[in-house]
Amino acid sequence: MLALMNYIDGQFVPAASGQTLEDINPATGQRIATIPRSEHQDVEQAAHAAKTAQPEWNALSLEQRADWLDLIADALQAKHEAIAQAESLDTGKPISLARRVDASRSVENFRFFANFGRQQTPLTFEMDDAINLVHRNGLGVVGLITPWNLPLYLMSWKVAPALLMGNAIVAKPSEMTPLTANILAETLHELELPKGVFNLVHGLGPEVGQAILEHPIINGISFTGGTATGRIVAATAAPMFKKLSLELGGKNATIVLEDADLDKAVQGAVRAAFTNSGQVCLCGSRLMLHSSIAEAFLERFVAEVKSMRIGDPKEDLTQIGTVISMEHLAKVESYIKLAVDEGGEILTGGTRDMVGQIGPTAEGAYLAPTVISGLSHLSRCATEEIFGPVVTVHTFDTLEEATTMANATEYGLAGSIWTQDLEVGQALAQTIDTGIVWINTWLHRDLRTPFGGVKHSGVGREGGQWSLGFFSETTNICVMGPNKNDA
Ligand code: TXE
Repeated sequence: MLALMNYIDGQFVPAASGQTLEDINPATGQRIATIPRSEHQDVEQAAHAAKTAQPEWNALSLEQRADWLDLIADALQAKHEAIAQAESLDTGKPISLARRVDASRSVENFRFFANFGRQQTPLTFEMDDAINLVHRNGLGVVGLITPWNLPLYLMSWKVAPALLMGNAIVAKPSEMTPLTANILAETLHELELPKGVFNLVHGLGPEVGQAILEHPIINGISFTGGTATGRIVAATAAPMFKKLSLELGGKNATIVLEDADLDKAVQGAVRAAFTNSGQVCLCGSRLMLHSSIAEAFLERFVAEVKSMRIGDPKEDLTQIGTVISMEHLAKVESYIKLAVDEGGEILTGGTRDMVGQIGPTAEGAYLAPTVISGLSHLSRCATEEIFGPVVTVHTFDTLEEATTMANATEYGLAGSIWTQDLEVGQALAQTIDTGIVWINTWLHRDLRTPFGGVKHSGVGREGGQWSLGFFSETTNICVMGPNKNDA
């Protein structure tokens, strides 16, 4: 069993208290590793190391820091398979998904921000008699707090732009999925990234996470996680005037219009609903069908869901592994029970019947992909974030009705619309209160575009310029001289 350490000031160290927590494989219930149960003292050390290291890091040119990101991308690429294996072990996600999405995207995040950094040009505003020079400096020390669903993918999404813009980092991965953050720390250590620029502290949210939020040296927080935790993050950090980026939950609609290409829409809706067992904040967990095609669509959709291969995450052919933990499974199952109590009909799934039959063991947090119809779009199952392999189905007759239904939740992160009429699709997209809408596709990401949600799905945007903006302090120097062109 692995005994993971914190990474502080260029050294792997245990928690100051000496205490540890266990990391469990959700597919077997077995212990994989212990992690330090860090607290205030550990954050104190990490924050001071970061503060000491930051000026020198910030003094490098953007090009030099971009070169660092490329080195990191190369080194992670060389560990692609190890990262995928670790992510699958920690999360219970299928190894094929961990390879295709988690490991690949983690490399891509560093590569993208390296290239994007090099493309930046100085921002100036000329006046008749002066010139304004806009400078972007690192914020200083930033706290990065990430969840368990896409562990290294989401951590690298923050670490890469934070490093690029000259910040030093105190990062905390989810206590449930610490393995790949440790691989990242090992990689940075091997590359001899200047000590203190990247610090990693493991442990529980209300302990070490809260200490990061409260630490006065840490002046920016980028958080991805649940909306309830996001509220705590905002309440703690806002009165300290920390810069905040919150990427929170979603309850996204997949809207299928009557003219949609049904084959493509079915494939897209299945992917949107069940990728990573529905544990992606962008997942389409509400399926909204035009009543004229609802029956035909559902027949194909349910058949497709039934054919998905549930099984051991280690197997190459597995499409659905486990959810993150037995506790989370109990939460998801409680929503399925609620759906039945509220008069819903389970069209497929809702059970753990496959356990013991096709490889998965009873100790694993397996749940069949579940499709529920017959619920009001205002029911709890259709408005609260379940974050599991569960989709509810609703029908509408007019576009106005589709909009009303899609907007009937406190979340507003993403959604997809399936139609052959792109004008209608785009007009409908603009009526939906979300940060991102895909038309005839889902999770088709261009890393230059703004990513983030409205309503209770978050505050701020990350991606491309938005990440560079968040992870920097923008200042303006207005120069008036004998010859403004000398400036
Ligand atoms: O997430 P948490 P949880 C949703 C999903 C899920 C629910 C709860 O609906 O069922 O959130 O999941 C750290 N101060 N999403 O409880 O707690 C925590 O240690 C500072 C959506 O697992 O939000 C972890 O590192 N940090 C989401 C991180 O916050 C704290 C992905 C996220 O965990 C903290 C995950 C505190 N007081 C869950 N308390 C998405 N948007 O993708 C916890 N943390």
